[in-house]
Formats: sequence, structure tokens, C-alpha cells
Amino acid sequence: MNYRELSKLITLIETDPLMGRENLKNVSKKNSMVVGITGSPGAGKSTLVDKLIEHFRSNGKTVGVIAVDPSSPFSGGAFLGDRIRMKRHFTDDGVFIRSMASRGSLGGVNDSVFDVVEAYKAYGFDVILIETVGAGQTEVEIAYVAQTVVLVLSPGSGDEVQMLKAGIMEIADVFVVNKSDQLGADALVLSIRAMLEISERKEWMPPIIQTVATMGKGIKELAKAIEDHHNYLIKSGEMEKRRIRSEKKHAEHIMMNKIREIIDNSRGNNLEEIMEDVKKGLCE
Ligand SMILES: Nc1nc2c(ncn2[C@@H]2O[C@H](COP(=O)(O)OP(=O)(O)OP(=O)(O)O)[C@@H](O)[C@H]2O)c(=O)[nH]1
Ligand SMILES: [Mg+2]
Repeated sequence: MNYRELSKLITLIETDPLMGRENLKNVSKKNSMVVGITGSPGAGKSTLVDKLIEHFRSNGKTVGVIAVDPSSPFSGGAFLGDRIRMKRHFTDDGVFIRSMASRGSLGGVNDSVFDVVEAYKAYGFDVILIETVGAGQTEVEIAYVAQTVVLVLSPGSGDEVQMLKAGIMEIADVFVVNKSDQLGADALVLSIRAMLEISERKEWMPPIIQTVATMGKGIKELAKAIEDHHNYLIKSGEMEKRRIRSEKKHAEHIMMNKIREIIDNSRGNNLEEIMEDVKKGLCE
């Protein structure tokens, strides 16, 4: 498969998921490292992704990026921003970047992300980075797609409370305090640490990495934290558990979409008739 074919396959996945999945069946796939980079709008996710690409490339690894464009009103310009920030990698053969809308019908992560990750694995990328905005409840879904979730926070944004509420803090495997050149970074580290101390984590204690993404500071440390977590997942057997959890979520997405489609197209005009259509439709 070359990049053009990969591009086509992704478009197929987005327009006709059934066919897309059919194309991915029985194709050998790489055991890629799948990393979710999430965090509030403007925290510096794209800048970090850009620097991580550079880091992994310099170690000879190929990198596939999925930038999930937020449909949130605060970050309307993000799409263009992402493009510009990562553009310098567009001419690199070992890097593939694809943006996709976050218009997932179930909210949060677009359903197609699951299949696009499979397409990336089939292509054989060593590392897959998925950037999503993690501002709301539904974004915790990234934890089902990625093996390692990196939560990016920045000082002064006051997002921590919001994220705590949404349960995003709990899904983070690695914390990043980006914009550490700005006032309040140390305080933010302390408050994350305090939060972690009272949480019920056992085997893996998420590290807190301070970065200045714009200057490339802390990137090596971040990459190491991601790799450490990856190794932990393998050694502890947690990787296999996460794989199964992800497959279940994927199946849930597929079935929910199918049910929704059947209901939308149902000609039934009462609950029983509609339910009958659902039952029939699911058996087809
Ligand atoms: N001072 C400072 N600015 C930074 C740092 N990292 C990123 N920025 C700036 O913060 C702004 C947002 O950066 P992005 O990388 O686009 O952030 P993002 O999280 O991807 O944003 P969205 O995709 O819109 O949610 C840009 O103007 C960056 O130059 C940092 O470490 N320090
Ligand atoms: Mg971005």
C-alpha cells in the first residue's frame, strides 16, 4: 500500500464503513504504538504532535497522525492551525497526516477513527498519534482507541476542574503541563500531583511531564514516558485487556449506528412496529 492507496482507503472508511472494513479484513497489521493526545483547546496539542513527529522520525520510526478536528465553537480555526503547524512534515515519506471531523454520531471520537487506526496499522506505521480535543464528557472515548492517553494541560486555563468533572483526568496515562514557560506551571504540576495522590491508581502512576512545545523542551522526556507506558502495558498484560476493551467499543459503535439507521428508515408508526423492524434489520 502506498500513501495514495491509504488515502483512498480512509475516504472509503469515511463514506462506506462496511466496505472499508471489508478491505481491511485479513490484511496483516503492525503492532503500532497508538497514542492519544488530548486536552483543552489551545493547550498546545498540535505543537506537541509536531515535535513528537520530529522526535520519532529522528529515531527512524514512521508516524501516522490523525487530527480530529474539533467541531467545538471555541476552536473553529484549529483545522488550519494544525495544518500549518505540521506542514513541514508533509514532504516526509515516513509521515502521514490526516484530519477528520469529530462529527461522530455518538459524540466524542468519530466512529471512523477506530477503522482509520486499523488502516494505519495495515500500512505499518510504528507510531500512530491521534489528536483530539478533550474538553467534554464524550471525549473520554479516546481511551478506547488509544493505548496510551496523554493529557495536555496548560497553566492559567482553569480547565482542570472541568476535566476532573468530565472524568478525563482518570483516563490520562501521562500528564503534560505544556507552556511551562508561563506563570502558574509549577502550581499546575502541584495540583495534578495532589489529585493523583488521592486517586486509586495502583500499578501505573502517571508521570507529569513539563514541556515548552514551541521550543521543543521536554519532548524527549515525553516520548520516553509514552514508551515507558507502552512497555508497562505489555509487561503487565494490560495491553491485551485494552485491546479487547477497544474491540468491544468498536463493535458497540458499529451496532449502535446500524440500529440508528434502521430506526431512521423504519416505516413503523408505533413502538412495536419500529422494534420489529430493528429485530428484522439486525438479522439481515
Ligand atoms: N508560550 C507557549 N506557547 C505555546 C506553547 N505550546 C504551544 N503554544 C502556542 O499555543 C497556541 C496553541 O497551540 P496549538 O498547538 O495549536 O494548540 P492545540 O491544543 O492543538 O489547539 P486546538 O487544536 O485548537 O485545540 C499556539 O499559538 C502555539 O504557538 C508553549 O509551550 N509555550
Ligand atoms: Mg490542534
